[in-house]
Amino acid sequence: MNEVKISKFLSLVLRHQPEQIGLVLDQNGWASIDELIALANVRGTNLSRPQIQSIVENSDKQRFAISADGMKIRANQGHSVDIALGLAPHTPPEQLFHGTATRFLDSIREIGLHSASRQHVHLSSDRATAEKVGSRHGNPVILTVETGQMARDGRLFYVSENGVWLTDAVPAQYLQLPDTD
Ligand code: HQG
Repeated sequence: MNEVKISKFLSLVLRHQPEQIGLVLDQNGWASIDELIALANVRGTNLSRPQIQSIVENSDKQRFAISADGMKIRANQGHSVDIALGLAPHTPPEQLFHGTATRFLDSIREIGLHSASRQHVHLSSDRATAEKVGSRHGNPVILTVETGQMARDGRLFYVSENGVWLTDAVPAQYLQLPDTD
């Protein structure tokens, strides 16, 4: 299996459906690497420790982390399963960006950004990343989020190990949206 396929497989079982292969994540999202390899191999997904190591090290977005003792692996963000990443709140910059698709704008204007199936709304500190994230869903549009004001209003922000800003939800009043008519 090539690295992209393995990376997608790891995203599936470490973020969304560990039960597909009978894997158990602990409360902080960690899985035993030996168990992951054994369970995947039983189901015909051939994985090896060096392959996993290489993906963790080379993944363009640093999606995964290996524990300090080398025994466990977890996804750095993007979970739909209910785990606690154990991240400490961080004060965000004055503004961050969210990339979405134009077809979502009407709904976002009404109810703001929600986390959909994931645990958090994902925000980035640069427009280029936001544009890439948005284009996964269609015609991309970049929204500016008044994160400084949100923080002053008591909302919490976290930064994942791979530098993605996370928050529970963004009410519409904190969004700069393009005009539509
Ligand atoms: C949209 C990737 C309608 C939201 C990326 C987004 C990211 C609404 C979609 C990470 C809405 C959810 C996350 C509302 C939000 N009405 N649509 N009220 N509120 N939405 O995939 O942010 O490659 O769950 O704008 O790089 O696109 O997986 O979130 O378009 O960091 O590592 O609902 O996934 O990382 O889509 O992407 P997603 P996202 P990975």
